[in-house]
Amino acid sequence: MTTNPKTDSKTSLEAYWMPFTANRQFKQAPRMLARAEGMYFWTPEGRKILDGIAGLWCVNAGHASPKVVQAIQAQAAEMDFAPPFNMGHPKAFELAERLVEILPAGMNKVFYTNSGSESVETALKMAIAYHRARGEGSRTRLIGRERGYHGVNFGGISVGGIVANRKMFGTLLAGVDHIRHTHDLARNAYSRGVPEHGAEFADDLERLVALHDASTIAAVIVEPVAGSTGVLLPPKGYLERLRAICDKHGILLIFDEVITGFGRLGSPFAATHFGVTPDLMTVAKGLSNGAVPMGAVFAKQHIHDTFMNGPDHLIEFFHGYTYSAHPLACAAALATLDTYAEADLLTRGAKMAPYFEDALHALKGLPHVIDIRNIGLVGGVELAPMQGQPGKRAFDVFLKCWERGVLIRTTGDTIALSPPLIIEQSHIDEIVGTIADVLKHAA
Ligand code: PXG
Repeated sequence: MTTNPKTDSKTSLEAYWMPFTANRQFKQAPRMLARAEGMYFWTPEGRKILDGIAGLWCVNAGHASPKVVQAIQAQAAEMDFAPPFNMGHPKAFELAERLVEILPAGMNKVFYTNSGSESVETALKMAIAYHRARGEGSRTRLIGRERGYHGVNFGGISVGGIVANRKMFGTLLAGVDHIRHTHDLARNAYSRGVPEHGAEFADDLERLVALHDASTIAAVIVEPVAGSTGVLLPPKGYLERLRAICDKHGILLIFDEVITGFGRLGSPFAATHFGVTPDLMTVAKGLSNGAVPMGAVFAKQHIHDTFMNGPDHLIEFFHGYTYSAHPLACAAALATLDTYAEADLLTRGAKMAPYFEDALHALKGLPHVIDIRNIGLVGGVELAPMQGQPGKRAFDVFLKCWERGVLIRTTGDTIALSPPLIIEQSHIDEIVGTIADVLKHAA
């Protein structure tokens, strides 16, 4: 039971089956959020919680960003919904144009979805259909990477590489294979920024080409910086090498930028940060500052144009969602882009990164810490697992930080930080200081 502060009535917690949550544990000791503004959440009791993870890697401009709030309110009153099939509305086109302005050169087509998971399914389907449209229908195989996270739909968990997300769900999509992950603690522990060693892990793609033949492979999908699996950075030169191997074999390269998009690394996208341009890019989260669900796939011109060769009156790509280009999402995203531009938020991460890096790396030497990783405003602190209880050590740290008023995220035994890009040095001190305090007293 919990008390609704507005009505003072008791609400049972039983009916809601919560996503990616230990339901029984949560319902014994619920952690409720009631209000959010800027860098903070407040609980229903009025306790203030510093948000170290931008909600869930999404509220890049901070909570209740005024222009975004105003845009959503105005749009809801003006036009709540417009059908996206056979009809358009001006903000959908305006937003696409605005997005193209900040995308890497050559990426200039925008397909809207409502989440990262849907963006991934869309990009995978686009890749396979693209090859078929250009007369190479044998290219149907999709390649992901071990430890990859690409959302929770069937395509995404098939190319994904997180065992717990896959093992319960049968045979998944056929014709999928994986290159190896890039995590190499032995050689790269405590790297600041991208690790020195491991560009050669990209050559694992050559192994799969030798096994399956390039003529069967449609695309490779990777997160430029893997978030959910525990903040894994690409080794120096790795993404360039992956790009070169894809080019050599006519394989499309998909960057899943659901986390890295919109300033997280200190540049608008990971593609702009690393100077490596994929053929397709998936985004969500920061696109609309998390305020209204929205995702998108960005495509290079020639991929789009390949679809445009049948009779004019026929649909070219049999795909889309009722809520693609939802007016509220478009309004929120336009206001989000305005806000990012006004406060230089898409590059602010680069300015704050050195301070964030120093603060994080000061945790070295504290109990159980075995690695610290960082880039832009993403941080990972890996802890040694408790014997026989993987994940518990980090989750206990999460609970203790919550008690002390700081929201962090854990995945396995890695603490992941991805604060709103409006963060100030004092917030960094509070987040990292709280983690340090908790670790010092950890069992
Ligand atoms: N791709 C990537 C790279 C993601 O990080 C998705 C796709 C799926 O997005 P949607 O909007 O369908 O959830 C994600 C989502 C975490 C965490 O704690 C990260 C995500 C989702 C839930 C938890 O790391 N990222």
